[in-house]
Amino acid sequence: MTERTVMIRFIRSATERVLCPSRTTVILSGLVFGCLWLGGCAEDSSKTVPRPGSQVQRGAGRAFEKLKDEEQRRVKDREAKPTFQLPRGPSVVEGEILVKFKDTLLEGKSIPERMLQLNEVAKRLSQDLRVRVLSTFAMVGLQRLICDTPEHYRSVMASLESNPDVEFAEPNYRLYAFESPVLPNDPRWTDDLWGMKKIEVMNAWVRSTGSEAVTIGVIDTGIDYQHRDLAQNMWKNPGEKVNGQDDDGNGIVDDIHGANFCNGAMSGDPLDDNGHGSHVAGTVAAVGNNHLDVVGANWKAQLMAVKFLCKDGSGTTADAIQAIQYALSMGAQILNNSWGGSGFSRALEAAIKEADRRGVLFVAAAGNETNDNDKVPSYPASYTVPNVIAVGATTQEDGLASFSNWGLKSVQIAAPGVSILSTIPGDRLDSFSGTSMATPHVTGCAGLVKARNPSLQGRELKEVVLNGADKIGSLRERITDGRRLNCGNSVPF
Ligand SMILES: [Ca+2]
Ligand SMILES: [Ca+2]
Ligand SMILES: [Ca+2]
Repeated sequence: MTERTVMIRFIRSATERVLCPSRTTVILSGLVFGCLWLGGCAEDSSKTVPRPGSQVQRGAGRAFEKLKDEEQRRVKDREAKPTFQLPRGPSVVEGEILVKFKDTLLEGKSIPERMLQLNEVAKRLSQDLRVRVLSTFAMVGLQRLICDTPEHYRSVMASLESNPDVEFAEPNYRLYAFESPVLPNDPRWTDDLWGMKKIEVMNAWVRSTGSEAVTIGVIDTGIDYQHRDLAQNMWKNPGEKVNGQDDDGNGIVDDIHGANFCNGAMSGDPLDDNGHGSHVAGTVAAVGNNHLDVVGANWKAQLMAVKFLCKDGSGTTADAIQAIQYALSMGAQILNNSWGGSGFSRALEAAIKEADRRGVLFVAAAGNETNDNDKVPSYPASYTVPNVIAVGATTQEDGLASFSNWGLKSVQIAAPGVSILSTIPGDRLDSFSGTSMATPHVTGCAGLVKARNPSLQGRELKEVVLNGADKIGSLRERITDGRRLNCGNSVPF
């Protein structure tokens, strides 16, 4: 069957804001084969649940007052969060063991004698067990061993523990400096960016605040590349100059910051005429620590503006494919896709498979229809290509947002997506809700992981981001493993 491209538009009531088409009606001529939505701006009806307070019983008398103070201090201590948290569970150096020998073996000996004795033991061990000695701590009576292969670790451990000369054997645990989280000076950080704090991105910033070597394609309504909090992080096509010519020969004239494919256009100007794409871009990488506006998950990055959604927030499958192809050919490593529709297109799937082949991560919004995507798929989020991450939206209380699609199998992670403050055209900021707003939190986090470890490719980035996620009880029946993004936990040391 030939793929057909169907043009879809939103119909908005007159009172609705241009930026927020929350109710959509689809006009179709003929059969529906594909419809692409712009996934932001859903209404969230979930109520704010007050957090358990720190109420202290009241009473009279000095003794009680003192007691009250102490109680308050205790409550305060309980609520105080450490400035830096270790990764969950101890992490170890693979295959390494620290073994302590019994004092009876070494007692009464000088340090050089102990050294000789330990070397002798080591020689025996390396013959009997498949280990090598990395170092000897004569004073403490310890040796640091490494197994020939990690698979021998358990059997070596067991042999050591049953050795009569051995007092104990244990892994070589990793230790970390108790660093303070890195906090930016952007004015809206302190009170307004709850999503960034929820994903503990400040713990990730200790390891990386992003890199100009990471190029992130925002496939959307374009980006206001002149926005004061985005301009510095815009991708710059190294082969193109503003001169009315196609200097790099890619078929598009003056594509400096990206390109525009809306309605079959092939223009070098991806300026955002809707707002959605600029908002998404700001969550990925609004300039950090510049005393201005907000901060993205990445303080710095290269944002490639790839526009295929037109001013009204709609686009076609063919234009989406053109946009993906452009982003891949121009070197984007991660693609943010805060859009979708219900039609399965083999053509679009082929473009995403090509992204996978090139090691590019494809992050996609799960959709805002309160659907179970396991039953009613939403594309591109529901393509089962290994480089795709489908993202649902959560509230400040870590519940699934009322509008968010879910899918125990088909939605792999959730991220903050209600009342998210970010950049919109004209040097402005605004708060939007939607899985469109959750998706760039995940994309941004993948950008930090890539900045920290540039060798990681699409599928590997996906694995690292998913592995660091928090498991949230309320998402257990909705999202694979109940995962909610925890970027501080994902970005590697
Ligand atoms: Ca060009
Ligand atoms: Ca040019
Ligand atoms: Ca800023």
